[in-house]
Amino acid sequence: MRSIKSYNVRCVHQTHYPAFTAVRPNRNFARSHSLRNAAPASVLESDRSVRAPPSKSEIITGEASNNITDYIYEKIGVNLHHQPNHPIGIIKQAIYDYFEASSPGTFSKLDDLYPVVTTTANFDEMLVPPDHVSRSPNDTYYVSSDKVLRCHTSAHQAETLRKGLNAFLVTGDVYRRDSIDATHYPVFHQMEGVRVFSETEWSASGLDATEFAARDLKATLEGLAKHLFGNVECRWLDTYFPFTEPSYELEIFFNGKWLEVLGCGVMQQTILDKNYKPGHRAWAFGLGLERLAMVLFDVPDIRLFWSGDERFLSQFKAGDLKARFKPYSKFPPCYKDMAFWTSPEFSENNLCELVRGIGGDLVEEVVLIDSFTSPKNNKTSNCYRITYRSMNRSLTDEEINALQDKVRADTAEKLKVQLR
Ligand code: FA5
Ligand code: MG
Repeated sequence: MRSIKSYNVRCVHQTHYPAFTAVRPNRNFARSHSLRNAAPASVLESDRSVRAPPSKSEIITGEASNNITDYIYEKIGVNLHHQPNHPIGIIKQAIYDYFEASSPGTFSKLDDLYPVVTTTANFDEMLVPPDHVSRSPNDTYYVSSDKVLRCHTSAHQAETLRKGLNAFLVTGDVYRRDSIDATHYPVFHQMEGVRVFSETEWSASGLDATEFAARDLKATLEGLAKHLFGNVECRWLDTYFPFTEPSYELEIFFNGKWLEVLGCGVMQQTILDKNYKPGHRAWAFGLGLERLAMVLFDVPDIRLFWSGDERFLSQFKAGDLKARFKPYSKFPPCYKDMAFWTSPEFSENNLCELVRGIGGDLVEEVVLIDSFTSPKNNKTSNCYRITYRSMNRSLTDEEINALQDKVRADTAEKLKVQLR
């Protein structure tokens, strides 16, 4: 496979597991409505959709398919990417600046599209197969059977192409039931980028259309990595998305591990033909703003972005890409293990959702530490370790024990497992 190296971003190329095939779950505690932005403003005039956050009854509908918790509802409308001095707002602006400098006036910017979208936009128009795991209510938040909280900004690709835009950046909050750890959160922010090329562009290069688009894509994203991070160690992995071919992921070496920061590829031609016009080729990417901000600002835990703590927020300022987060405190973690025989109702995402609903952002990590299946009755026993830790205070034993007791009771009752 091709390996494109440019600037001083060091990239190796290797094959990897599929992405967007196994979307991972997530969750945490409730957030005050005071954090919400009253009137989001779009950058693109025609898309100015100044719209108040949805009311609770629009989101928690009581329909059978609805699986949205209060905790998630409270996050809608917070829009961290609209806050210019917040790391998520700063990184968004830094990416805008890069695209403006490298292709002046080319990319339209949309950042206030409504997060409730149809399953058609979120899945069908992106060619996500009917049986794809990301459609499962285990992975996606359903408002009703045909509406979801978007699980990626790709939900806006087709409609934006239909508006006739040939180069755009769409930023927004996205929602996923996912696992719980320092780099996964049930609500996060993505930026989608799309660029459409016409035949004159690739024929002048002497490359075929796909090769031309793939090279331009990788050069563009490597340039972005260099703009944001300077000399950072990164690598390209081949992967799979239903909506691109070929497809890649970019990982950056951060805190001793490879961290996936974006997915991208050459747009499936059907999407372009149906929603734009024939005779073109395009690339697309979707990047995780929290992940990039973690690397750039040295933020060790994704929960910090939501903390609202002045000791966190005061360390960042619009336009300052040099800030490095200085931890203001380190409080001890508290570990609680819970073992049980699983049930049909059990899934890791369901467990994480339940734990997040009870412990909120005090939950740092939920990890499977032991699993075995008894040869006698074919039953599976799992042991999960839950790490509790506050970002801003010490926790008492009583407090943690009370949370853990509730977690145990609810896990037994709602997920119908047998505690051991
Ligand atoms: C997607 O969401 C694709 N829509 C991206 C894409 C767009 C590919 C256009 C091709 C063309 P994926 O599920 O891998 O892909 O998520 C993209 C990025 O979102 C990840 O690389 C990561 O940076 C971020 N991300 C995913 N899950 C979480 C999470 N739970 N918390 C924080 N960031 C996350
Ligand atoms: Mg991925």
